[in-house]
Amino acid sequence: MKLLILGGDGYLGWPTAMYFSRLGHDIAVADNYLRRTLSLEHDVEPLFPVPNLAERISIWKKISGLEITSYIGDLQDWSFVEHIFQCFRPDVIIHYAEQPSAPFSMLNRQTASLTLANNLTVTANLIFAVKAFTPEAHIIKLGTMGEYGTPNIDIEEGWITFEHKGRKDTFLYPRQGGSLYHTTKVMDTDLLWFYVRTWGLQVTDLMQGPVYGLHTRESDLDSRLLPFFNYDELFGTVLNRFIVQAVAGYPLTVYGKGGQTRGYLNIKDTLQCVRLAVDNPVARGTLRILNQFTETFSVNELAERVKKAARNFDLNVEIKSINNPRKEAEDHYYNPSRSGFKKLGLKPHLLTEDELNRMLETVLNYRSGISEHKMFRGYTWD
Ligand code: USQ
Repeated sequence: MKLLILGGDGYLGWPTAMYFSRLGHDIAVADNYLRRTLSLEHDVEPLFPVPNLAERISIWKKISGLEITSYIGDLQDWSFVEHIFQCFRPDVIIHYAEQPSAPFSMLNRQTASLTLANNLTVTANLIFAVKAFTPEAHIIKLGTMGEYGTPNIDIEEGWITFEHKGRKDTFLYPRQGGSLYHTTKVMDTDLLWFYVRTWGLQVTDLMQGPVYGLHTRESDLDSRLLPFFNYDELFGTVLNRFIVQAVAGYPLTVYGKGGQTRGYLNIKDTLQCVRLAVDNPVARGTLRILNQFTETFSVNELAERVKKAARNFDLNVEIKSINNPRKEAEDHYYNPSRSGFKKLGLKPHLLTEDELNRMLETVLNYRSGISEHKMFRGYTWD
C-alpha cells in the first residue's frame, strides 16, 4: 500500500516510516521540522543529535535497500498538501503532524495560538485533501487518551450510550482535555466525526497514552536511526524523563502527590497498534475509536520501578515530590477500556525490568549529552 506519514520526522513518525517500509509498503513522509525548531528555540534539544530527514532516509536506504520519499514543508499550507496528494495518492494517511506537548501549549498566548492553528488546520487540510484526491483512503489519526480526562466513571472506547427520559442514543464519550493541547485533540475528533458523517470518510482515531522507549527493530540496526529522545519538561514524556534523571543523579520529579494515573505503552506497541489499524481498515462513513495503551501506572509507581531498575547499574535514585506545575487530579479513579486492540490481536511489550534496564543502558551511553538545566523549569498552567 501507499502510506503517507504526516509528521514523519517526529518521535513516532520516523520509527513508523521505517517499520512500514520494512513491511514492504511504499512510504512517503511529510514534515516541517516543527519539533526540532521548537526544541531549539526553547533550549530543550533531545539527549543526542538526530540526523535530518534526508540523512535518515539515506542511512535507511544503505541499510535496508528501501526507498522513502520525503516532502519538507508546512501542512498548514494548502498548496503543499495539494502537491503531496497529487504526486503520491496515498491509500492510507497516518496523521501525527501536531504540536504534541501539553506544557508547551500552556506556556503563553503565542504557544497556545501555534498549537491551535497547527493542529486544527493540518487536520482540516488533511480532510479536504482526502475528499478532493483520495476519497477511498483510510485516515489514521493520532489522538490521545487525555481527550477523556480523568472522569469518575469507567472510560469506554470512544462512544457511550445514554438512556434519557425513556429514549436511548450513542454519542462520543464525554471529553474534557487537561490542557489546550489535549483540547485541540478533542476538536480534531469533532472535526473528523463531522466529516465522517457528512462526506463518508473512513477514519480511525487512536486515543494514545504517554509513550516510552526508543528501541524498535529498525532503530536497533544503526544508532543514527534512533528517534528523538527528549527528557525536558516540555517535550519529554514522564518515563523517558525519569530514566534520564536516574542516570544524571537528579531526583525524580514527581508532580504533586504522584497519584496521577495514565495508560502507558512502549514505542514498539505504537507501531504494532498502527499496523493493526492499517491491516483492519474501517468501512466508508465510519469513525472507529481505539484506546491505545497497554498498562496503567501512577506516577509514583513509575518512579518506584525506575528506582528499582537503576540499582542494577549502581545508581542510587532519590524520588522527590515537587509542587505540581499542572492543573490535574493527583488522586483519582481511572479505569479505561482497551478491548479494541485486544480484539485486533495486540501482543503488548510490557514494562518489565529488562525493558527499563535496556533504556537505562542506552541513556548511560549518552550520559555526556544530559544538561541538568533542561530537567525542570516549573512552567505552570497559569
Ligand atoms: N509528570 C510528573 N513528573 C514529570 C513529568 C510528568 O509527575 O516530570 C506527570 C504529569 O503531571 C502527568 C503524567 O506524569 O500527570 C504524564 O505526563 P507526560 O508529560 O508523560 O504526558 P502528557 O503531558 O499527558 O502528554 C504525553 C504526550 C502527549 C500525549 C499524552 C497522552 O506528550 O502527546 O497525548 O502523553 S495522555 O497523557 O494519555 O493524554
